Parts: sequence; C-alpha cells; structure tokens
Amino acid sequence: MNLPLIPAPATTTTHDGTFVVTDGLGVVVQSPELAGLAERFVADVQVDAGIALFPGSAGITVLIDSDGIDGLAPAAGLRADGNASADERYGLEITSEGVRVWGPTAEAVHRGLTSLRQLISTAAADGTAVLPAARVIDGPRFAWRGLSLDVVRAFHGPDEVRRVIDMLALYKLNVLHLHLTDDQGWRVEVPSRPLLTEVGAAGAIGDRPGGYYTRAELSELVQYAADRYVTVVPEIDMPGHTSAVFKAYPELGPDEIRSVDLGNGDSLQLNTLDPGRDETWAFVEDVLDAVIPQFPQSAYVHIGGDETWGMSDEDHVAFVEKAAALVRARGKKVVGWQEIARADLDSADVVQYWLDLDVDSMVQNPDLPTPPEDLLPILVEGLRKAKYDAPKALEQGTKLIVSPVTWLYFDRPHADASSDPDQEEARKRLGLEFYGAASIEHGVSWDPVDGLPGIDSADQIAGVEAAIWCESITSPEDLELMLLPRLPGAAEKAWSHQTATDWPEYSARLAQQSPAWRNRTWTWLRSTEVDWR
Ligand code: TNX
Repeated sequence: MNLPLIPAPATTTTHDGTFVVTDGLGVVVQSPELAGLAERFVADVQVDAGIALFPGSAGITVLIDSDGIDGLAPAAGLRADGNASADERYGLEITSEGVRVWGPTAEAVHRGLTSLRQLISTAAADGTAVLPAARVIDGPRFAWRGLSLDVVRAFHGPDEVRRVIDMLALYKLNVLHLHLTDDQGWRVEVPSRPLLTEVGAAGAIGDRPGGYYTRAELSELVQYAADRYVTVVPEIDMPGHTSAVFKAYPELGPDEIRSVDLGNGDSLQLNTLDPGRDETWAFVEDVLDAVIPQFPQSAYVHIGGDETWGMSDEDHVAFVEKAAALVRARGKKVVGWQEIARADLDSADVVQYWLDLDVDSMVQNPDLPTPPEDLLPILVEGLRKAKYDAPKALEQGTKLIVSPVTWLYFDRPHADASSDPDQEEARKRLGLEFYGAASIEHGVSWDPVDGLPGIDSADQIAGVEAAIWCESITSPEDLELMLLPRLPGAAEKAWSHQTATDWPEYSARLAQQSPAWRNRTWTWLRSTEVDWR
C-alpha cells in the first residue's frame, strides 16, 4: 500500500494494525536539541489537522539515531547552505503501540516529522487520525530542492512569503531563491545607496504597488525559513534586468534608455550595467556588502546573468567574471542563470539551467503568439546560443540546478480547468501565453536526469528548482493558484527516487493534500483532473 505522502518515500513497508492519533496524545523528545522542532510539529498538526498534541511521556517519540538509514544512498548534488555533513535521511515507524521518528541529525528528524504531519492531516476526521502500521526509511534524491520566487514583477509582502515558506516546508523543499531585483523594482535595502529603495522600489509592472523588505523584515524571513530548514538564497540580477537601478541612479546607466513595448503593459528592457566603468564596480561592491550579511545561512549568492539583451557577448562575459570574483572574495560561491556558463567559472559555482526550449520550433508553432517584429531577431539570436550553455557548464566542472521552462516554470498557464467557476476567470488570465498551457499531470511526467537535453547523469545535477515569475500575477491568491497544486510535483521530482511518476497513483496522493491546504487557507487550483477531498 502506498502511503499518501508527497514526495513519495524511498521505502515503505506496511503491516497489519493501526495507531490512533487524537487530542492529548504526547510527543516525547529524547534529545534536548529536538525540543524546538517538536514544538513546531505540534503547532503545525494543530493547524493542518485540528488535533492538539502535547509534550508527554508516551505516544510519538522523536530521537537522534541512525538505525536503518544507511541502506539508502545519501542525496546527490549540492546544499545551498554548504553544510557537507548534513543528512536528511530519516526513519518513521508506526505500530499499534506508538510512533517513532528518528534520524542522525535534527534536520533528518524534522523531515521525518513532516511525513508524519502529512499522514496525520490526510487521515484526520473529527479530531482523530487513524494511521496504518508502517515503517518508512526515506531520504532525498537531490540535496538542493527549491523554488525561485519573483518578488519584483509583483511585490509579495513578508506575510505572503511566510505562507510560501510554509508550503516549501510541507513538501520537504529546502531552498527559497528570492529574485530581489529586476527591471521593474528593487526590493532590498542597501544603506549606502538609499535611492535603490526610495526610488527603485516604487512600483512593479503596470500600476501595481511596489515595496521592499526592510533589513529587519528580511532577517525575520530568513530566520522563519531557517527554523523550517529552508535556506534563503538571494538573487541580485545583473548586468541585465537592471532598469530599476538606472531609475534610482541614472549615472550608472546607458546614455539612452532603450526598451521594446510588449503590448501587455510590460516591456523588454535593453539596458545593462557597463563592466568597463569603475562606478559599476563600486556599486556592485556596495550591494554585495549590504546583501550578503543578510543571508547568513546561504553559501551562495545568485548573480542573475540572464537575458542581457543588446549587450555584446564580450561585455557579458567580462561582467560575469568580475562579479563572480567579487562574490568569491566575500567567501560565497556563485550561482547564476545558465547564460553565465559563457564565462570562465569556478567548479564550485552552480549554473541554473532554464532554457530547455527549442526556439526555432517555438517561432514556427502557429499555436503560440508571435513576439513584436523588432524583438524577434534579438530574442531568437539570444535564445539560440542557449543550447550550448549546459554543455559549457559541465565542461567546466560546475553542476546544474535544473529549472526547465517546460516542466518547472509555474508561470505557464494551467491547462486543467477548475471545478470552481470563480477560479476559471483567474486561471484564464494567469501565466504567460507564449509558453503554452500545461496540465498538473504534465508537471510530473518527466525526470531530471533522463528528461533534459545535455544531461545524462545524476552527478551533473546540484538539484531541482521550480520558478514562479510574476508578470501575470497581481495578488496573493493569484500566486497561490499558480503554486498549488504544482509545487508538490516539483518536490516529487526533487526528493523522490522514483524516476517515472504514475499519474493515477500520484493524483490519488495529491488529492489527499487538500484538507491541510483548506485548513491553512491556501488557494489552490481545483483541477477537475484530481479527485480532491
Ligand atoms: C525569463 S527565466 C526570465 C524572466 C521572466 C521569465 C518569464 C529568466 C532567467 N529570465 O525575466 O520573468 O522568463 O517566464
């Protein structure tokens, strides 16, 4: 029998018998370092399932122990926090006598308790959850499992970001990549450059409100995530996607600001930082010095590097190499969108592979909209080079974070209709039309190792990261509707060792997730293809 867990665990054995979880059941902590995470587990079960557990002397026992987990291979890839001794493998055993959750580290125990949380919320009815007797030995396939969140095109305040962190944690995702800067806004304070937030943070796309995180708010978010074993990795997107910088400090920009109207309230910016000017580097150093200390858990800084429309290849490479050196000089490793592979990299750097598209067939596809005429050559020329990026990265010995547009861009429109008529208006409005719509089933019908051009073995992969870009998103409800129910599918690909997902089996597990989502007041697409509870 498959337990209703997402991601699917590595090994499960089920037995006869059950254990009943109900109000007043005790949680027993056998090492003091686990007290905090056990408290969080109790709080989460209360919200997800409406069941009140208590510290006690019998019931659910949590402990540090490595019994039985060494039969499972450690995760492949790289950790965003750079912690080489981390281990997330855990055991979970349910018998008619009680429940035991263990692992060699507190983080492993936390992952095990997360599975138990799901088992309780999926079984809960009227304050009681009857769990089947079972033994689970589980651990992740990949070490880096994340979501890239665009907080520029629409600004998501701290409360909404906390809700997203809660979603990541429930599905054992461990990286929140915050896309903090872009053409339409600058969302992080740099005290030595106050106009970045005073001027650059105003507005988003169209007439949407802007905003930024204060230093205190960011520290709180980073801690909230760390408490849930999620590392926040900051992205400062350079040298393209920097029009907000030029609005704040025009002297850093080109003499003439150039852009192409996309006809949908948004425009494509052709303005980039100039690697040949000293002011550029004084600026980059100021930004890195302000931003890096805000993210103490992250071993990486994401420098963007994507879509430098209108910039020469030579300047792009010169920029990436110097920016990367400044990051490394501050003790951090570099991650960037795949275009950075065109520069000389260090083998410890990481390249984020996103462009798995075949641009020529997209241009010829009559079902997809055609971009404005003056943009077409720029786009096609830029995108054609992309097919060499992953091979170049691998040749340099760097690993890839896989974020393929085809499978992991959550700003693709939803192909599944919603059973809720009120959601149909939002569904049809959301997502970028030129990607084509994708179903929830489509989102799990691939494999990170076997399914991508240029990749042939798991040791080329640092991890798996979904991305949500917010050009079409205007509210927290929109954001959640595009994240759910896709996010658990990304977690399935990042954590589970199953290389092929059987849709009927997966959708049965997915359907069981909805009581916890309802209790957490999360918005999700009521896909008619899933038999929600
Ligand atoms: C490409 S993905 C971008 C973003 C857009 C996104 C829309 C990447 C590195 N750059 O600037 O928001 O497409 O899906």
